[in-house]
Amino acid sequence: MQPVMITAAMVGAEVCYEAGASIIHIHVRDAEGNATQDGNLFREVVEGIRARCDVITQVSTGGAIWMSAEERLQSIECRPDMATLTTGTVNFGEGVFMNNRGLVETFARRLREYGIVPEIEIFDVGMLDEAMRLRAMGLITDPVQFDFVMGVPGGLGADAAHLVHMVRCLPPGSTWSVAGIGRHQLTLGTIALAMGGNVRVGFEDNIFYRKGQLAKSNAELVARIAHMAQELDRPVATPAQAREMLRLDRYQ
Ligand code: KMH
Ligand code: ZN
Repeated sequence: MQPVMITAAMVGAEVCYEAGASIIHIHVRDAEGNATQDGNLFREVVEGIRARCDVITQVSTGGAIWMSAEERLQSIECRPDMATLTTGTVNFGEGVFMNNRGLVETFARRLREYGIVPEIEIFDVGMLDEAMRLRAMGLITDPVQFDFVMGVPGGLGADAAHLVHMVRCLPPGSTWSVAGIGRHQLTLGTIALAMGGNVRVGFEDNIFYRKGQLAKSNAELVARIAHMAQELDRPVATPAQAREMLRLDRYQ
């Protein structure tokens, strides 16, 4: 059975590594607790993680919905292993997560130029077609890593049928994970495990362990999905195995 890569979308890093995460998806906050794309803070976090463990560092270029494109791109200046790339615009609750074609191409070019492997964030099915266009243009290279973010109000519904359809559309050799929002995190994560995919968990997407019970930590959510994986005979990938599966050495 293919090892499962577990991504932790969280705040800290080390405890999730010990619980089985091989990728850390990173957002940062300023001293007041506000979301920011401050490049210095990202550098501090990425360097801090690297000093402690070999987990894959993946910074967000999505930032928050009110941020400008240039502001969002500051996160890649610290040269992380990976960065996210959302390939289209989507309603995001009452707001709009704006990613027009010009922005998406600029982001993809910049990541390519820096030798940073993207994870394509799919918040709606049309974003998959747009990713294929970028691939055809040579702006993203195989093997492509996709993350299906399912259950954002206004975006792609948390429906297993959508997932099956999207996985069937992927180019051969692609890797993929599922980030289920809220109560969908556990169910979609388990479906992804059974389908041979990978899973993202953490407070960015869900803060509950079960209905009415807050999770104690990100590590608790990572440990639960790692346990589910083992029950389904999916070994949990080490960061070294995940680096190989994602071909993170492709630009060296
Ligand atoms: N905060 C969302 C608007 C990413 O990290 O690239 C976008 C997001 C995706 O979280
Ligand atoms: Zn994110």
